[in-house]
Formats: sequence, C-alpha cells, structure tokens
Amino acid sequence: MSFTQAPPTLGNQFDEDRALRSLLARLLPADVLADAAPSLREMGRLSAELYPAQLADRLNEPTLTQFDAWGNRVDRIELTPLWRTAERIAAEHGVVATAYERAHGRFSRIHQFALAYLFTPSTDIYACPLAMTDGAARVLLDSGNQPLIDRAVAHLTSRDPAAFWTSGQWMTETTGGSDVGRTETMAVQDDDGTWRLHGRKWFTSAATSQMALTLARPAGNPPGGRGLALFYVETRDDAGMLRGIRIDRFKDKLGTRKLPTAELTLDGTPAIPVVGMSDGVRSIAPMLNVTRTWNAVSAVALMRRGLALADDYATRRSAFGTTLAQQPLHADTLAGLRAEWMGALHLTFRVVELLGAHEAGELDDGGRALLRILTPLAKLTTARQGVAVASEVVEAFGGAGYVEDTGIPMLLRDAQVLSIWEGTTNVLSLDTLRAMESAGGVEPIRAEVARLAAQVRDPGLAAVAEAAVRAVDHAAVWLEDAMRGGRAQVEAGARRFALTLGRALEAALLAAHAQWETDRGEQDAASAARRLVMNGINLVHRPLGASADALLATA
Ligand code: MFK
Repeated sequence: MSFTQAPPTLGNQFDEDRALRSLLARLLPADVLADAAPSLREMGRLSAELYPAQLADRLNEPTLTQFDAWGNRVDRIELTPLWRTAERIAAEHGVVATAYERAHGRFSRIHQFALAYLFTPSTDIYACPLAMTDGAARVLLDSGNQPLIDRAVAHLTSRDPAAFWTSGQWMTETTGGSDVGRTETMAVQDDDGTWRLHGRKWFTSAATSQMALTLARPAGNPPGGRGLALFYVETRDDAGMLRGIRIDRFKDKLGTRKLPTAELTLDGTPAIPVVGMSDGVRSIAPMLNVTRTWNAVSAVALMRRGLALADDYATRRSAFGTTLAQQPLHADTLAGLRAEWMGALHLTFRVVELLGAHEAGELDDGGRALLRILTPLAKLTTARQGVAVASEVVEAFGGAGYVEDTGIPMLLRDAQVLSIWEGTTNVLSLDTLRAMESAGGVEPIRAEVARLAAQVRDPGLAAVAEAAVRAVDHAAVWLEDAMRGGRAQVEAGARRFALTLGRALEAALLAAHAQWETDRGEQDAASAARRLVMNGINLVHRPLGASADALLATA
C-alpha cells in the first residue's frame, strides 16, 4: 500500500477556540457568558458539522434563469444547497436578531458577532447578505421612518426562516464602487406620488434579497453625494415577480462564487425615500459601518478556519521523520500566523464592544470618536491580514493546498474580497484620515493605546505595549510632518499610516489581554502579543525630518 495523507478535520469550533473563549471571558460578565455559551457551543458544533457539507457543495453555484420556456422574463435565481441551509440556520440561531433583541444590553453585539464568527467559515460567505441585513436594520431604525421600520425591521431581525428577510445594499454603479457620489440612477416621482428608480446597479451582492437600500438622485438634485437620496426598495411583488428590475447577468468572480452577485437594471422600480431627499451617502453610512464590522469579523473567521485546518494537518502530516507540528520552522510559521489572527480578533471585538455600547446609548463623545476611527481601521487592517494569512495557509498544506478538491484554495479566493468590497484598503485609509479630522486626530488612538499600556505590568508584555505606544507616536509625528508637505503627501502615506495604527492597536490590545490572562495563570495571548511585534507593527518607514526625530527622541 502506498502512503496517503489524512485530511484535516474540525471539532467543535467554539470549544476548540481558546482565544475566542478567553476573550469572551474578559469581555462578558459571568452571567451573560453563562447565558450565551450554549448558543455559541451549538454554533461551534454546527460549524464543524457543516464543513463536510461545504466541501460536498464545492462545485455548486447559483443559477440565473432569465426567461421561461414561453419567453416570459422571469429572472429566477436558484441558490446552492448549502446557502439554503445557511439561511435557515442564520435565522433560527439569531445571527442578526441577537443584536436587536438586546437580551444582554450592550453585550448583545458581542454575543451576536461571536455567533457570526463561528457561523461564517462553513457557510460560503452567507455572511454577506446577513451583513447587509444587519446594516439595513440599523439604518431603518436610525432613520426614524416609522412606516418603514414597522414594515421591514421585524422581518430583518426575525428568527423564523419563513418570515426572515435579507436586504441588499445597492451602491456600486458603472462609474465605480468607491466614488459613490457619481451615482447615475435617477429617482422620478409619478403623478400619484410614487418614486421610481431608473438606472443600472453594477455589482449587487446577494440579488435574492427581499428588499434593498439604494442611492438615487431625485430629478433636479445637484451632482455629488449630497444630491443623492436613500431609498427603500422591495424587490418582488406578491406574485413573486421583480418590480421594475431586470437581472442582466451574474458576475464571474475570483471568489465568493456562491453569492448571486448581479448586474441589475432598474426600470421604474418603485421606491420609498428613507430619510429626506438628499445626503444619501451620509444616510447610508451607518449601514457601511455595520457591514465593515461584519467584514472584519469575517476576516478573523476565515483566518481562524485556515489555522484550525493547518494546525490539525500539522499534527497528521509527517515529513523528514516527524510531524509538521514538530518541525521548528513550520511551527514558527504557524505561530506568526496565529499572532496575526489573534491581533485581528482583539481589534475586531474592540470595535464590536464599542458598537454595542453605542447602540445601547452608553458611549460618551470620546467613545463615539474612537468607534468612528476604529471601524475603518479594523476593516482595512484585518482584511489585509486575512488575505496574507489565507495565502500562507495554502502554502502550509504544500501542493495539497493548491488543489481545488481539498477546499483550501477557496479560503484564499474568498478572503481576497475582504480588502475590496465595503471600501478598499486605500479608500478606508482615506476614510480613517477623514474620521480623524472630525474626531480629534490621533488623540483617541493614542489615549486608547495608553489606556491599554497602563494595564500591563509583566516586563515581557510591557515591551509589547511600549512598541505599540512608540509606533503610534511615530505615526503621529509622520502625520504632522506630512501635513506640512501638503494633502498629496498625507494621502500618499495614508495606507502605511492606517496600517501602523491598526497593528499597534492590535499589539496593545493583545498585551493588555495577555496581562489579564497572566493574572489568571494562563499564557495564550502573551506569545501572540510578542510575536505580532516581531512580525512588524510600524509600517511608517518614511524617514522623518530632523525636527521630527527630535520630537520622537523625547516621546
Ligand atoms: C462579509 C461581510 C461584508 C459583506 C458586505 C457585502 C456587500 C458588498 C456590496 C458592496 O460592496 S456595497 C458597496 C460598498 N461601497 C463602499 O463601501 C463605498 C466606498 N466608498 C466610500 O466609503 C467613500 O468614502 C464614500 C462613498 C463615503 C465617499 O462619498 P462622498 O459622497 O464623497 O461622501 P463624503 O462627502 O465623504 O461624506 C458624506 C457624508 O457622509 C459626510 O457627512 P456630512 O454630510 O455630515 O459632512 C461624511 O462624514 C459621512 N460619512 C461618510 N462615510 C462615513 C460617514 N459617516 C459615518 N461613517 C462613515 N463611514
């Protein structure tokens, strides 16, 4: 018999995730954790159970039938079997609803996003429609538009699969996905007062949603983002027919192949203004902030899945006389990846913690400023880490990682979208700068890192916290220096600046958490904290002027 490899396997993804359980033990009061744990353990079980089903579903893709046998336009979409299962599980287990039921006040967001984190890796990016659904519920509730709240929010937050709706978020047009102010879709009012949309939406994820929030320019409004208004659309009538919408084709994408991402023509689509008749970008911003948080959670979740598989495989695969896990260089490589994942986990759940407090009305001005800055920072930092880790995970399996029917390549393809949709790394780096302009500059981050550093006493961890403080100081000095050079200089360095802040925050959060663990006789996060600093947190390599060097020396 010739030798064959044992494939990697997964156990309960909650029980096996020491980092998640440790983080939740610090973030949640004991009674909340005790109440939430059974649902998390159940989702961890389902996540492991769905993994073989996900592999079996690998070659299925959604289909679009535009015409029936008699030539009638029907635009029918068939989803893949796993997606249909995922929709039911998401509703029944409250992967959106938990945040809105608020059974645990400000801690409900932590519970919900922990569920999402466990749900995501085995469900083929069904997180996408859930993210938009969550964002739509947030926008509608914030809008104060009571008829729309009454009409839709109960569906968006339902636990009953028969009543559950998902929402689309139709923003991207042929003019581009980033510069949304150039949106060409027009909104025209009928004599009977009905608004109708005319235009082309170029990249609409999850085209099966029952409703969508979208932007259009009411006739007569000025160009730019301020001239857009936010509209609510119900996609199908009572007979199940699309309402003035044609699905032109599906996108042929690198990854996220299970998502029915479509090009749509809006041809008189009835729509309802959500809030006012202008400033649509500002009105939809809460949705973006929610979906960007989902994006960060998804990045962490995909990293965790890749590492769970690679760690398991390393204990089975033997080469050069021992298992990969016993090979020092392989173990060191995985340790480096583990640090990236754990840093991302802590940064993401810091945003989640703040979001939950904000929604419960428990954040002061400083907390709101920090949340506004950390949301794009977490999205852009974790997405880049997600792509890098997924690439290394492929390599950790050697040739097997490059072979489609192991399921490993899908991780890399799916991770790649995370740095593109919901704002690319560059767009979000600029958004971070814009957020800082209105929310106190670098100060909220400096204060956060100082707060975390003050919690650290262990000398090894203090060195990590010190590195984080110095990286933020360096970034702040770079910003002052670059601002003297003008806007173009600031923008050119914005990505290195933002990634430095994101990574420094991750290191500081890990150090503070490691101190909390150390005080309880645990040691999981400490090595990850040190390793993240070794991986590099300061990306502002640009040499500084003499004045800046002097400033740094005294910092
Ligand atoms: C798996 C998890 C994720 C799944 C999601 C999958 C869904 C996939 C579908 C999509 O990809 S949908 C498309 C996603 N598109 C984007 O994320 C757009 C990226 N581009 C940007 O974010 C641009 O920066 C932006 C469109 C916002 C720029 O447009 P404008 O018209 O130049 O906006 P401007 O003037 O910067 O901001 C207008 C207002 O909104 C300002 O407020 P004021 O009117 O009071 O001055 C801004 O402060 C406010 N604003 C903008 N971004 C904000 C925000 N407020 C709060 N938070 C934000 N993030």
